[in-house]
Amino acid sequence: MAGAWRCTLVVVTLMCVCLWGSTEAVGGARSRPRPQRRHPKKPKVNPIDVTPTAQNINIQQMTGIWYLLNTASKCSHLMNHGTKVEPTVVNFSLASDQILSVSTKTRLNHQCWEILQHYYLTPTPGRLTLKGARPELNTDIVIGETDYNSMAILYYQKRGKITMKLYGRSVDNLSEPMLTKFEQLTEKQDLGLAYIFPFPTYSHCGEVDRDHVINCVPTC
Ligand SMILES: *[C@@H]1O[C@H](CO)[C@@H](O)[C@H](O)[C@H]1NC(C)=O
Ligand SMILES: CC(=O)N[C@H]1CO[C@H](CO)[C@@H](O)[C@@H]1O
Repeated sequence: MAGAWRCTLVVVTLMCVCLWGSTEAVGGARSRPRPQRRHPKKPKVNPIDVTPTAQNINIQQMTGIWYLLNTASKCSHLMNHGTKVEPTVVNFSLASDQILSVSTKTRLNHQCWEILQHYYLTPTPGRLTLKGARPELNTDIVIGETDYNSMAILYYQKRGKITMKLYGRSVDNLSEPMLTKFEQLTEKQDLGLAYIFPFPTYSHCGEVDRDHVINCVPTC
């Protein structure tokens, strides 16, 4: 995840694109005007199917600190740089009854960055939306499974591609059964072992300089 961001804050856009090397075309493709279609085709994307494990999520209990322990993804950035993932810690807090505010701290080029995002709650408990520049760039997020005090498995779906993340309340929470569970669930999404990237469980960022606080969306 650490590598896969697309940043929107103008001031830092250049820096971000450099640092986080978007896998999508950031420059040319966006500025070139596209011919307007009158009936744009909706992309055929099936909502994430986590039915067998779906639980009635209490979002309030999800708040607080979570350490990213594992990511499963076919995202090209991870595939290319998966061995260089950086320690990543998130802080969920409820900004309103509609918005889960998400702060992600991670390191790049030996510096700590804090990335701020809003996940919008949907009428379905445990399902949230991270808005993209256009609706088809939205990320659908599902809290698939959690016990609130040790682990959480989240699904992120953007443009039909699924990324799964295993978080722990502490870096010591990663138990063998939990890992097995995660691997079973990733396999169901066609994300085998080759697509699972463990994250470092040490050297997480603490305080972050104010000028290192940015707004980004993940590219996958
Ligand atoms: C998490 O975010 C909340 C809300 O912004 C803040 O009050 C809290 O101090 C944060 N926790 C940590 C450990 O940074
Ligand atoms: C199940 C379990 O061991 N949960 C622990 C995970 O880590 C947090 C933070 O250290 C503990 O509070 C939990 O009890």
